[in-house]
Amino acid sequence: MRWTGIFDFIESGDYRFFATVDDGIRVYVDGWRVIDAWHTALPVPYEGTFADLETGPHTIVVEYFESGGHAHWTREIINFLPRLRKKIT
Ligand SMILES: [Ca+2]
Repeated sequence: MRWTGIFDFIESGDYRFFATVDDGIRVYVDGWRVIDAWHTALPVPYEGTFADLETGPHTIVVEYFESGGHAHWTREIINFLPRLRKKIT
């Protein structure tokens, strides 16, 4: 499965992307891969960073696969310079 979204980032800075998934996930920001965990797994937290993200719209792509058993995922984006917390919905 693949989701694409354009998100308007109101503050520039370094962003950290979190995902806890069963099974596999990849996350891209403007075509740059920030999380690459394309394998089966129990729910495991992953994170990736994107430095110096500028304000304005950015394209975030999430690829996900489920290979059996439970399916699980949560995700979150945190800008760790200003305390901005933005959730993907
Ligand atoms: Ca599974």
